[in-house]
Amino acid sequence: MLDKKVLVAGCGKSGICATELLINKGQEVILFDENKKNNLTEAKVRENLKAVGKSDKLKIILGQLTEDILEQISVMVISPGIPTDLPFVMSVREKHIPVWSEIELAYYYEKGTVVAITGTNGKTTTTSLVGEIMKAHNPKSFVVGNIGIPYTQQVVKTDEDSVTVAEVSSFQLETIIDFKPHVSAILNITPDHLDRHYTFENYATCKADVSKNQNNEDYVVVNYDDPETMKLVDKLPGNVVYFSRLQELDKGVFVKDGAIVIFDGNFEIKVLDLSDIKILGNHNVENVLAAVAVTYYMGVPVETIEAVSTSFMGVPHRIEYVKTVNGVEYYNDSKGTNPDAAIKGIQAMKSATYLIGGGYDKKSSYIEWIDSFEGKVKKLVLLGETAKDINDAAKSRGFVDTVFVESLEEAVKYCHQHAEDGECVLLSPACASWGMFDNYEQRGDMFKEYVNKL
Ligand code: UMA
Repeated sequence: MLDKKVLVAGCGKSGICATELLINKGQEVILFDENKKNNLTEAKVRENLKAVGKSDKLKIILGQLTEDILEQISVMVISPGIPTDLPFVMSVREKHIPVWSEIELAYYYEKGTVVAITGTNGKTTTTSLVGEIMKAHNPKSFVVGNIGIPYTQQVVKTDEDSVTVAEVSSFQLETIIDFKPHVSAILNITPDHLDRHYTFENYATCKADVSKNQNNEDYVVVNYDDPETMKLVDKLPGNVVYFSRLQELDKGVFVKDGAIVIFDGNFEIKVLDLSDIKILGNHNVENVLAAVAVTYYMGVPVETIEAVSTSFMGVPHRIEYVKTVNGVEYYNDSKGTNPDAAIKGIQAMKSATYLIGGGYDKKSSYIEWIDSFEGKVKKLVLLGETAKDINDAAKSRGFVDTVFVESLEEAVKYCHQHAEDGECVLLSPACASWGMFDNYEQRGDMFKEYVNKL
């Protein structure tokens, strides 16, 4: 398949790791980046590539791709952040050159078993928990993907006994070809990334594609309580395993008498008491249910699932407690990058809250987020590209306690000056960080830095 050169598009984490993998496999690579925002130089890219940066098998193109390149390549590996309808991607497709997701490239070299978790929200928490449970059962388990560790960086470590647990986004699933997890999960689907996928249907189809190469020996774990996910069930070729927080099922993983149980249609096994879960909120009960289902069908003993799930403390940037200053609790929910995730953030707060929101414009609707405030938000502190749109949405729902700030640092200072003993400050922006920050991790780290300086 890879008989000619491989064009790798994007010089972020994915493109760098894909290039390293390919060159280490003896492949010739053309690494390309439009370089519209990052001011990359060839020297900088070679430096990022460490050992393979000096390889004579590598050519780097920054700016524009020329037609002659297309004659030299067998495949283009695309980074998740690059929209698939850009002119250069279209011209590759017109030449009938396959376009592979970075996870497809990694899968080409995969030797073990794969678990893949997708959904609009809860992916990172569920993937982390599944990763912890799998590692307790099989030390040769790796956690990769959208969580921040490119799959191409880890795949060389796989063997026939290993398990790769991948968090996969719609951006990554859009260009898979053969990628086939043994167990997959679709946690929930609510509108997100509509600037990229244009319609909700396109976005949901990308999510459903996590199961498209599965067969009757594979499993796809699905949220019974989520109507949009349930609409996809008939299109999923894997064996569907349901989980539910709200209903006792004929078969599946669900909550019964305050505990998570697995029922296979004949026998019921109690896994753990809900009161033993350390991570806050109903959405986290759903994440644990999904993780129980995934790992049970991966053959992990229930005792291991219970022990790890009940000691799991969650992931950074997701409703993460930072510090109490003058009786005010500060929480970092920088991972609240869409309204639905941010609703979970505000729901988890226990007292009057100064909420910091706004950021990159993904063309989301903010109405449901505003409605979820339910009298709990004392002030909505707005920043970024979407500040005005959010303010308009708030006004339209009768919420007028808003204030505009220029930067995250100013937002933290404003909250520090105004929040009173017993109140909370929550960074949960309902928007991506791009434009002001490189990613949500950087935004969350900056928030924590400003809070820790107070
Ligand atoms: N680029 C172009 N043209 C474009 C867009 C980007 O040339 O039109 C170039 C940029 O100049 C840049 C490079 O592509 O040099 C960036 O590639 P990228 O955006 O794919 O970023 P990576 O660093 O490779 O990170 C990606 C994921 N980023 C996105 O999906 C936007 C990371 O997910 C992921 O952790 C990483 O791969 C490892 O797998 C982040 C994310 O925001 C966390 N994901 C979205 C989400 O969770 O909502 C889907």
